[in-house]
Amino acid sequence: MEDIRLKDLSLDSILELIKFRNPEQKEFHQAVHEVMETIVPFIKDHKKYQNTGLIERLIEPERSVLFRVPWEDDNGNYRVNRGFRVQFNSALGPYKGGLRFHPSVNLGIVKFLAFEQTFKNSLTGLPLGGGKGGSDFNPRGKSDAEIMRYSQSFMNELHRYVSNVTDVPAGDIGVGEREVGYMFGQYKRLTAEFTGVITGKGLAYGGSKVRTQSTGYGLLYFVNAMLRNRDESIEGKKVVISGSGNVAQFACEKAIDLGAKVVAMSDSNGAIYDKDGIDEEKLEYIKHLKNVKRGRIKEYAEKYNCEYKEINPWNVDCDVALPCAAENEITEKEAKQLVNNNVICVAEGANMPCTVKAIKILQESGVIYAPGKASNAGGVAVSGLEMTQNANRLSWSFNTVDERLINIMQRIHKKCVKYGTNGNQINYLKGANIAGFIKVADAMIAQGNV
Ligand code: NDP
Ligand code: 2IT
Repeated sequence: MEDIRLKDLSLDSILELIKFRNPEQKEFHQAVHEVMETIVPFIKDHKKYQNTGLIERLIEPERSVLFRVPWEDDNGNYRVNRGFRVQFNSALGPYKGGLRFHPSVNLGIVKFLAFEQTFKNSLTGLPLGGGKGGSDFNPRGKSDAEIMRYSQSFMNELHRYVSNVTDVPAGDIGVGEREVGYMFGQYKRLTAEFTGVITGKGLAYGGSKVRTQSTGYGLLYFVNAMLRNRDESIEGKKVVISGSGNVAQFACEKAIDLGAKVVAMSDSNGAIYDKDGIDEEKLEYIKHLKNVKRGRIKEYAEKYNCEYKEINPWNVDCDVALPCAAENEITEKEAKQLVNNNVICVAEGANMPCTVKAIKILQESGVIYAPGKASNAGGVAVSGLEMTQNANRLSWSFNTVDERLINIMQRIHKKCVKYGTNGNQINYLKGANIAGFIKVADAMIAQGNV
């Protein structure tokens, strides 16, 4: 058999290698494809990145941990789920990235998320490496006691691989302040240390102000920067948001705050369409419905007497579309629907919600498209600020953190413009990938073949 190695620096060879090494991890293949499609031509023009085995190292995680998570449900049954932590790249700092609890979680999903996270964290300008983790545990319908036992059991194993200076997890789908609190408590008990090992903590015990809001707010700060760059503004724009969880709720809040009209939101069962717009009071109802009652978005339609359909929210007339739920929710079909409905801007709150083909359709139709690694980086950026506050035993005010978040999102926008401008068009995907890559690649080269 031939040696397993990257034959040359073409996209085809890169994809061949990762498909050979990681068969069936289709989301990971997709993420590598999406990044490398813009990096390969850049490397061709920059010799420095050509001869170091750099790309081979960049597409292979430094470490992947898989573990059994045993737990007991409320009926006394012994149950088992799988836990994952992929520590993808530590060139820029300790591994950093969220934990996802969802039945769809597998190694390929965690790897795609950790790979994307590496470039996203680079874009924030903060000293953060890239990692991601999670479990195929389904939090839906579980009691609070079950969630606590599960989170504790998950940390019983995870604590061996994380610390405030090696790897700092946070939330993602299915993991919010409640789960972070249980995991933090268990880590503290296991290690007898009170350190910032995880971010997204409650404000009473080391959490940062604005962390809860940061991904959604940051998304809108980024959208505003993109629109302003075209002498437009978000004010008065009709906005459609998918999801109704953490990112979607605070994207909606900031959109309303900036004078936009949000007409649709969704969950994994269906979407509501409220032609009058979701106002602050209605949004409070959604927060209560989702965060406290853990109900379905359908109940909003019943309460406010509006349209509800068991489909995604994309086939409506809108100016701005913000996918804030899950990967691959916008395929070719939905991208065409959005274009036909005259969308001018699509910005990703979720990670990889648009397929490679969907992105091409949007870009070729002149839609301004922002990839998640740029537009949803506000969440991890404020996590980075939480780490700084914890390390210095400080707690900054809401305004201080919010201003830093605004600055970080504006700086990310500038980097996308710097590396993505082509004539009078800005390719935000290209800009984000190249800007994210340069910093990671330079640090890797400086640190040698490790
Ligand atoms: P939440 O668990 O708070 O909310 C997830 C929302 O998405 C829910 O409304 C959920 O519906 C919906 N959803 C989940 N899976 C699917 C699916 N397969 N199809 C349709 N809808 C689905 O998670 P977050 O808001 O934190 O995360 C949303 C996205 O944002 C993810 O892609 C995440 O990786 C990304 N992200 C999150 C950050 C954060 O700080 N939290 C930071 C950056 C990105 P239901 O209730 O029916 O399951
Ligand atoms: O996808 C993401 O950037 C997150 N889920 C947040 C990660 C973090 O460490 O705050």
